[in-house]
Amino acid sequence: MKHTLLLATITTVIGSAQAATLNVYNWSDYIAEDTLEKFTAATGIEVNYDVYDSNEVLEAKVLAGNSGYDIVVPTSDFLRRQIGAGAYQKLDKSKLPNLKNMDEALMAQAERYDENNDHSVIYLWGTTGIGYNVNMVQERLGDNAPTDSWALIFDPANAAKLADCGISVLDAPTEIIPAAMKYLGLDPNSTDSDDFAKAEALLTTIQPHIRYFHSSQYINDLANGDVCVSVGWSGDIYIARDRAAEAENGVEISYTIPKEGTLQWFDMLAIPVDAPNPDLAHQFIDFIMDAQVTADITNYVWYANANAASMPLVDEEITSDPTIFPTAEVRDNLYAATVYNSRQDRVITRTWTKIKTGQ
Ligand code: SPD
Repeated sequence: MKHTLLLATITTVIGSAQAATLNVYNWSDYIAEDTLEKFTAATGIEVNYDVYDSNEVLEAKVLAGNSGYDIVVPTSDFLRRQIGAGAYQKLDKSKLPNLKNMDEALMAQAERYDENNDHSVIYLWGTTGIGYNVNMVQERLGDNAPTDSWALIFDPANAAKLADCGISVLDAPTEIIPAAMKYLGLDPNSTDSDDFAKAEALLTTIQPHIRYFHSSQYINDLANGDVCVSVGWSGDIYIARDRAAEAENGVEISYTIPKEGTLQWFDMLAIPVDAPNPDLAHQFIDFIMDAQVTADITNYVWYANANAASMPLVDEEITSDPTIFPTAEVRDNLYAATVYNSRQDRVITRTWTKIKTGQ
């Protein structure tokens, strides 16, 4: 009897030790240095933390099932498609008291992809734009370099002049093809095959001038002066700027939202339907929605958040920067991501392979 009790106690202890590990799969360079430590200190829950740099990689894992992750962070257009495939569980909002901190207008925007925000909460948001090395671009294109325009790289004459110092482009077809459409004056949300063909033709023309397509390598490369222009994500460019400043290497980096308009995206915290520890996942989401926790993340990664209560705690240098928190005028020029169906997705994948390989 005593033995049975002891065994039961040991099993419970082991069981709870196992249950107290949360598995998180997030974008690289996308959390403050001490967020996980603070979460563990506050809750006793240990965290396994893995990273990715592409929605396509995350999607393959989530749709295959049994990913082992309790928290993932898809961008809202990918989330929409994955919700349709039954990949996420509904949030138990009674376990998320910090939802009261969220900005209602931004959460309403995110509802476009997740009705009633049933499965997700905004983690961070941003824009896709142009990061550039101020001196290297000025040396090649002069004082009137169109750094505020997609023309900086989509005009083949400019791309050719910048090729030697290095252009990198996100390996993100659902963002770059619409950006090319926008530059051409087409609807970036178009799914018309003629428009895909026009974007493909433009991107194929500049492809020989592009050093690489990758979605995370550019942070260090920009910071070190190994590339001079990166089509990248807002906060990542600021991280590159910080790294250059820390290295005191004389590299000056700037970020612009192209005047023609660009994508505004939302990265969403969500719990896979087969998450091993949904209760811990809810505790993590609520922890992230704490005003100070979210402010610390934004202050570290320079991405905008959607937590209204955190705003007074975010550095003014960030809240007042219109390339991070765009003005109403700039916001009017941003577009939302298209949710492509599987047929359109296949066209995009084929088109992208042709562009990248230059065929
Ligand atoms: N280094 C973090 C990058 C996060 C970018 N998420 C972007 C999704 C855009 N669709």
